[in-house]
Amino acid sequence: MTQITTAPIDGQKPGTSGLRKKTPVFMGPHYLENFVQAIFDAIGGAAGKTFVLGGDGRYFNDRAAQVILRMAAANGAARMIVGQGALLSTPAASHMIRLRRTDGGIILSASHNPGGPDADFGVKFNMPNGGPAPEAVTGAIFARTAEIREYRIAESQDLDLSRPGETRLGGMVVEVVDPVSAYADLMESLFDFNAIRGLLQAGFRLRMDSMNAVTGPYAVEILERRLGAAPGTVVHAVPLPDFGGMHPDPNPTWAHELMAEMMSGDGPDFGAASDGDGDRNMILGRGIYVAPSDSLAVLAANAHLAPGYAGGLKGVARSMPTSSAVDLVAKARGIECFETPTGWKFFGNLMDAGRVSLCGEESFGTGSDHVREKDGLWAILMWLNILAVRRESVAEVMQDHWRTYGRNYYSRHDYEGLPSDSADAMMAALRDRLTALPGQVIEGMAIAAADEFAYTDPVDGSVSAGQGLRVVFEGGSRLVLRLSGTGTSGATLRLYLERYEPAGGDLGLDPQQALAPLIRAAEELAGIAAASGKTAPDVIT
Ligand code: VG1
Ligand code: CO
Repeated sequence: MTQITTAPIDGQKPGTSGLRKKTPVFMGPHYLENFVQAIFDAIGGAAGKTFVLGGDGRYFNDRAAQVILRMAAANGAARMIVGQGALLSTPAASHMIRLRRTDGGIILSASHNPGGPDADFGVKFNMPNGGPAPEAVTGAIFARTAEIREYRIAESQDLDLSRPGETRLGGMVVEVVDPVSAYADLMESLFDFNAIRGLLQAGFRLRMDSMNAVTGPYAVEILERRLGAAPGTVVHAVPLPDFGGMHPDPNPTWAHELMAEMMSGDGPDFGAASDGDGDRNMILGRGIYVAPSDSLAVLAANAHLAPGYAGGLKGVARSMPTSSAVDLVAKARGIECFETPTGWKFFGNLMDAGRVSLCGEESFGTGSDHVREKDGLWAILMWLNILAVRRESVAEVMQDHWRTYGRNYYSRHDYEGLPSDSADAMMAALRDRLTALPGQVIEGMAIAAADEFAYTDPVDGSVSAGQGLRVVFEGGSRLVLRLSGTGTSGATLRLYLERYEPAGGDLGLDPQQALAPLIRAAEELAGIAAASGKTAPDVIT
């Protein structure tokens, strides 16, 4: 065991989902080591504890895993449960943490950010409940990075993580496990695999794009082996260190190959994609894209069709910028609906307290209390289970939903790579104007309310302030602006737009058209073009 003298490194502050930096930064001297030691220190040490370790397979995943194992051993951990090849999807890691009743886990991923020597890397700590560390813990980790003077690491050769089994590293057991099977079993316990098999046998065609990221092996096992989808249903199924150059963010822009196939006219009946670490999902039908906020609402309205949810939902929760489509379902069902800040860490308390069973975010994240992370394949299987029972197309399910609840036209516009100074200044200027906005009329729409979202956790009373600027118009349309907490260079502005159209109204508009007055209002209010130097967003979802 070696004590290494180190010094604090600036900027090791976890964001929306762990610490994300450019890969070369993470590979720099002491960078990973300082952060990992800070995690162990912040949770009261690693001695005698058991942790789960795995990642999405991106560049440096394998090296980082070896370093973390040596550090865990030197810090006195009793056991590390490692996904074979140091792979674990984020939801599978969450499940493993819970299943084995461990003290938490370290997940190596920058999620939907690109991977490679010049792209992004990330490290996240999850709690014994399987969920991302809450702000109190990430705050303690960050505080520790600012005062760290030494870290502990064992001297050892690399461990062979390529085969399941147990080895020792000093006094610590290293247990290499199949990353897929326990997770696949969990899925099989929640959904009616027989019904889905029947749907596929009846000629229903499926396409899954794993984007060369971690869900490949999971999707092949579940969709092709256990459910009998045709071999080759899963494309880009092998996790690659640079995701084969793909940007593993499942949205219409980055999953454009899948989009093209699904919109081609004679495409498959159902298409889906997931992100780098497997917690996001995009759902498509033939000729139709399902907006993530709508997907959450449809899942809430139909969850009882899946065996794992047959008893109904305890309640639902969504992040604040997510559309209120799910609120309408909750209201109709008489169940509670919570509005939380962006990031899955805010759902954990609600799930642990038994208040909600289904959660979602507009950013292609949906999940339930089966784990404490969002879960891409779970959402895909839930959709397939619903379609297998209803025997309707995705488009028919969406039409029916809108005719029942009305349609929340929704879009997110991302402006990427802005100079941080101008993005901060733009947000500050709008923040200063918020109190004066109610009563003003913009683009013919009267402003009813404007504020900066702050959240008081109903379970533990903790307060999270500064969670996005919102401007709400008479009739319920709204704009939300916030800066991303997952980027690694400059600032990304996210503009969220929502307009509600009641069930009897025009339900078939193009969302960008339906939202055009709101898009103009956002420009008038915030001056995005001037602050960003861009005349159009980089990504529209
Ligand atoms: C983004 C999304 C947020 C999501 C987070 C982590 O955060 O907006 O909804 O929870 O990514 O997802 P931000 O701060 O960049 O808006 V993942 O799949 O990247 O772990
Ligand atoms: Co992700």
